[in-house]
Amino acid sequence: MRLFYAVFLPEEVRAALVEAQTKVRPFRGWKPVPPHQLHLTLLFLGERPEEELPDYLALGHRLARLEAPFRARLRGTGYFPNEGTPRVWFAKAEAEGFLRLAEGLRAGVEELLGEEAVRIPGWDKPFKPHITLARRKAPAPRVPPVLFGLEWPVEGFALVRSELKPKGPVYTVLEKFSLRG
Ligand code: 2AM
Repeated sequence: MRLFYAVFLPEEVRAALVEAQTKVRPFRGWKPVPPHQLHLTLLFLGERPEEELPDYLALGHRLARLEAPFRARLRGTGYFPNEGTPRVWFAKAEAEGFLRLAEGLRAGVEELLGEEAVRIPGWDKPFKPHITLARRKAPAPRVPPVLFGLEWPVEGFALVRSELKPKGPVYTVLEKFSLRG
């Protein structure tokens, strides 16, 4: 199972992001993320054996009991990579809480998998909280930046399954964890 932990977004944040996505819609090379799939990844686990699922559920519940809800801010848009040909257009999000959650999940997964954790794709990359707005599939220009002035309350996160299909990934929320710290 391909798995990741993520924060999904309230309707008003999604609406602002969907509005921003109109900037890339004229260019066929940009594939916007469907509105219901917009999310902020806290930790990508990659392909994991199904028997590990209870461990990832338990980790989510344990962390959610420790961490309190918090407010997050949506900043401007940016590109990965920033230099050269962009692959991803994203909206930057800011909150100490995202860093705490990402760090807590990472520590928990390290405890579960030990040395094997380093084999998770992207494990060595620093956590940069962002919401992918569009992926570049074919030549398409960069678009001017969009600035957001939005804040929203983050009250939980989820363990998500990703299935890679020809038309794009299909995400299924396996479990939601409410922050109760
Ligand atoms: P992205 O939006 O920046 O591509 C499901 O694939 C989610 O996990 C996506 O939000 C993706 O981030 C994130 N992710 C993080 N590292 C990844 C990796 N090495 N491969 C695929 N997805 C990754």
